[in-house]
Amino acid sequence: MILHEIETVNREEIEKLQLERLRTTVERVFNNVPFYQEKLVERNVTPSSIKGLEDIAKLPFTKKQDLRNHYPFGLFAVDRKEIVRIHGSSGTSGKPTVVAYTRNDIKNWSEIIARAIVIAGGRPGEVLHNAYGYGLFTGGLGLHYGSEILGMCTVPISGGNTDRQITLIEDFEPTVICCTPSYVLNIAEHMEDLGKDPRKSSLKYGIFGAEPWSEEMRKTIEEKLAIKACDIYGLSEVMGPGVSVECHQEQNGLHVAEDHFLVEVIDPETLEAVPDGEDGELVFTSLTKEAFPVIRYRTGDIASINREKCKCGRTTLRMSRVKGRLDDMIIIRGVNVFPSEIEHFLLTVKELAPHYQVHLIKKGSMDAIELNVEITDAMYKQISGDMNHEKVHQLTNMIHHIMKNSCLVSMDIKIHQPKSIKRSEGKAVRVIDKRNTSLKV
Ligand code: DLL
Repeated sequence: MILHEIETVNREEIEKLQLERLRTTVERVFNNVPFYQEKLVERNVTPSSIKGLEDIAKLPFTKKQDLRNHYPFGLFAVDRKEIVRIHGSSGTSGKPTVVAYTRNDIKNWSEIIARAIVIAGGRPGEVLHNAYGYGLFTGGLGLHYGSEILGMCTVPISGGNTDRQITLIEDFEPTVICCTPSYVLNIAEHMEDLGKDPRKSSLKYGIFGAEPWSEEMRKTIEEKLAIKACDIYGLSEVMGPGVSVECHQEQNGLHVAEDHFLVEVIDPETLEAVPDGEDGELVFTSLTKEAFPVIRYRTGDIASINREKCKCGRTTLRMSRVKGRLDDMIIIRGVNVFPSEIEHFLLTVKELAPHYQVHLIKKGSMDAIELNVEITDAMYKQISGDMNHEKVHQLTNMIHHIMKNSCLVSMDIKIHQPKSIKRSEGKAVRVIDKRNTSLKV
């Protein structure tokens, strides 16, 4: 196993390094970013106020809205001439949030990704099939540069054109595939449609992220493709992919690249830290970024952290898989549900294909969930294509029951024939709000 030395140092050493780098970062934003300078002055905080890591609590939070307010370049900490790359968030509405990198930022990011690929099972000399989208989205180019400096032969296929993806997987024999978890299922399904067995490909490891996915989804992917599927997390505002990644040995929490990012978990209401092991909102402070340092960036992502040493030998702090984003959380009659929780239970039903969509609807004046699912080809054959078959009714009742018991919400279940739910080529759209109202559930 290749271990980077920073991954196995003791907690004291890593925290010492983090403190040094935190001070430098605070100094950098204090001197170069008027937005932060103003906020720090308001709080009577100077770079020298940072004496220990706990002093991070003195620093202001940063939110996505702050990036929007300073669109496009207002939060950058270096001269425009030093910026060698721009990326943007995959923002769903309006203008993207823009982030920037110096040459040194790209070097660090590439090294972080190279480490992440190793952690997830990739090795120099092998082929990596990169089906994350190339462009403003950080997935494609982020993985690409890391894979190259690791010494992997990198196939920059990007997302989409699924038939060609399959041809190249066959011809180039990659051992690693990188894309969203929903897209790899789409690829596997296409392979089956072409009469090819996805389990027989050269692939051994998958590095999947950019969207929430569940443990059951992991099992489904691993089973369908005979690979190990690891979770990779990140966001453009903090850097892009690689902020954390699961080790292929344990697949039990994502190792945070702690020499570059300081993580906190807070209660989104009180903004106080929550104890290790408890779910809260992830907050990141970048420790080495030059062009676009972020202080206490509120991600809106819900997860917990664990500081115990991993059985793989790494001492870096691990975060749990992300349950979902605060703004994707569905609240129905006081009960909170994340789409990934629905997914987790849905995928235990063997008659269903691993594709689904949650529609938020109105039933009278009440908000409700319509859960759209799809039966497998095998089940479709069994009922001879008759979607009114008694077995479909039984299945509807069964899923209703499972959801009611596990997610505590009574949902309308809509069962569709195979291939009716739109397949993803990047980030899957799991929730569609069909309530036609500005009211937030
Ligand atoms: O999605 C970066 C990325 C690319 C991560 C490739 C992993 C692989 P953004 O487009 O800025 O960046 O979206 C960031 O996506 O705040 C999370 O809500 C979600 N997200 C990213 N990774 C995961 C994951 C990229 N592994 C937003 N699990 C984040 C759950 C994820 N959600």
